[in-house]
Amino acid sequence: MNLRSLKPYLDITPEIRSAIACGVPVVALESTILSHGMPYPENLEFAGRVEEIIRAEGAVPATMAVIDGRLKVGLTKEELQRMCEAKGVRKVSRRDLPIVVARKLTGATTVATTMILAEMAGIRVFATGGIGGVHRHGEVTMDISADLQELAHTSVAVVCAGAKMILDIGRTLEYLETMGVPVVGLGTDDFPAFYCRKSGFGVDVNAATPLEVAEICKAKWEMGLNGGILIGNPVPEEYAMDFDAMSAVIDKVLAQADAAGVKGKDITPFMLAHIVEETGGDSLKTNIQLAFNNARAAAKIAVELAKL
Ligand code: PSU
Ligand code: MN
Repeated sequence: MNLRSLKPYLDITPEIRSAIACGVPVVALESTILSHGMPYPENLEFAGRVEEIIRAEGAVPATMAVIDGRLKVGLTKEELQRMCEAKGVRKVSRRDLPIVVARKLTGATTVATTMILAEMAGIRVFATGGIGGVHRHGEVTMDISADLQELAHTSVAVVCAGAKMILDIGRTLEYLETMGVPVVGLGTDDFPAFYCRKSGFGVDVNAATPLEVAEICKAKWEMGLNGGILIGNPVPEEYAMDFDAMSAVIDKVLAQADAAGVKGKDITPFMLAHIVEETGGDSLKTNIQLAFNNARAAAKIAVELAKL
């Protein structure tokens, strides 16, 4: 696919278009974290701040969404507002993309869809909060996020704070191994567990610096090994939550989701909202801080990659 044939679908802001053309580092951002992952108006403040953090590192932010059927790479203030208010905003993963485009609907991009738009636009680095994965009992329900397949095929480096314990982290990592996705720890041997710095599961390599991450990305893609790279960046110590306490909260909220009959793509947003409630807002603070931390790391990786 080239940009010309995507023209009927894709809108890239002039700033991002010229950054990509001139080799200025660009960092992709998703919008489901805004519309379905955080309450309003905290999400709007977060969205502005995260873009500032990326700019402070010398990179250009590119928040993705689908607006009235157009694929958007970079959003205006009004469009960001619309994503954050989330009225009539769908959660759009790979399978939903042709439907919202054909019907000219509005939706927020998940990790999977943000990777798709990033690759279309020529953006290599993406910062998020947590990825989707194999859900607990996924071996029975087959509820496995499309994010994992996207990591298998789409050549974007995704910086995350690991995966939430609402998922089966062990099986999520097994799946990524099968799909050939390198899992890199940024200064850690342990794959992080979103609110907590450690999951008890190892990464494939501990990269000490953003430069080392960029070198792994370069080697993978220059050899023609298509597909993503997952970077686990632990939440800063001062914002990390206690593993045992969070495990108990998550077990409780999973039981609530079960009792309410919540299924499929609604599980993650339900869990996130109820975890915020159960922790008296502490989990939201941690969520915001870990996403800032990922934006900073992603921008540094994008800067190094641009130099290599
Ligand atoms: N994890 C979070 N916050 C989020 C999500 C995951 O901590 O907002 C969102 C991301 O957009 C991710 C999506 O791509 O949920 C995964 O949803 P599903 O499991 O339905 O694929
Ligand atoms: Mn699912």
